[in-house]
Amino acid sequence: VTVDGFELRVLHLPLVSPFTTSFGTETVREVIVVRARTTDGDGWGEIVTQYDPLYSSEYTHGAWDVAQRFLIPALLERRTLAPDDVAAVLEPFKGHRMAKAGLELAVLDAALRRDGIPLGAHLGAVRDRVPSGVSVGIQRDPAALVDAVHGYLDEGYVRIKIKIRPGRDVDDTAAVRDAFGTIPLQVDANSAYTLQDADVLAELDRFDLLLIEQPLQEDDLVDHATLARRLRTPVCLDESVVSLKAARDALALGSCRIVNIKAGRVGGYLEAVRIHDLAQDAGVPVWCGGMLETGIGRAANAALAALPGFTLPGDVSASARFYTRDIVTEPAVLEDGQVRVPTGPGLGVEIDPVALEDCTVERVVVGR
Ligand code: OSB
Ligand code: MG
Repeated sequence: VTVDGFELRVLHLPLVSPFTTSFGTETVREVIVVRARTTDGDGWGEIVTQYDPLYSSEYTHGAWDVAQRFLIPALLERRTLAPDDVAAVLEPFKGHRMAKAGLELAVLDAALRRDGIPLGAHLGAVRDRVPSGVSVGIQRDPAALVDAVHGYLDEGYVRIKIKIRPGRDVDDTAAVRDAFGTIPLQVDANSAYTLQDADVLAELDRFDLLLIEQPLQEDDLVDHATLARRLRTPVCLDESVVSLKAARDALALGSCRIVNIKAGRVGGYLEAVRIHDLAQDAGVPVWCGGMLETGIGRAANAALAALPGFTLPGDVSASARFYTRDIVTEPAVLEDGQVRVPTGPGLGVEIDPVALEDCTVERVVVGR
């Protein structure tokens, strides 16, 4: 496509309820929406950074700055580029993978809309719906957690993930197991532990969890391998898998047996597919993670999660799990525990211009 410019918007979307992880509590989702303006029409993307750099080093206003100052000028310099070129043009700039992913998605969407190809078909989707899991934040106490999980099970979610942190791990997990029996259940620590906590983490083995996600730090590939040998529960990595290379290293070291794939974290949907392919060749199950996406990222995640190697339910939940009002006209809904993969060209969803405008708090155009 030939790109004339990019419009960036910072959005504030109120959450239906506070979302608490080991690293903090969020009540309003701050996120960046990208619109690529091309000679063949617009394409949309989403930069999934959060307000503060607590999940990873990226954060919204860092992405806002690097995109305008370095990434977009490099893309506009080329002006005519294929979606496959975006990562290569941005490669000299270190890190900032969520920012790169959002720009790449906007270019990809513009190109696919022009060609009439759905994103799922382009990425290699083999399903028209994907099973929907839900990520449940840390609640006031284990009883409140049981209530929250009960609500999601009633809605039909097929897999529950609970957030844990030191002091809110064994008892929370036990409460959910006791209340609901053998439901598909997993936990996510968001790097809140160290190898010294191995004994506590080993206590989780008795709950027959699908996996434990990212117990240690992002750069702890060797410690994760050590921990993985001590646990019966499979270790799954999220934060640590920042690229195809990191995925290859993690598998070679035995740091994990399962991989959470998030396009933002790895620099784009195209890199996400490469990690899927690697894992599939290695016989390693993957699942699609989430970053509280708007309808843009949620549509793209459903497409990605429909690839054949995504054999575990992802954090691909309905829009209503987080938002009362989305910025697309047909937000993702739960149907029999599944979310539909959009079938229209590109992302297959249309932006609701009024909703978009209403939640925009900053807007800038780079180029024209
Ligand atoms: O670790 O998977 C995570 C949300 C924000 C940052 C990190 C994570 C999460 C979630 C929610 O767990 C996933 C979702 O449903 O979008
Ligand atoms: Mg995670």
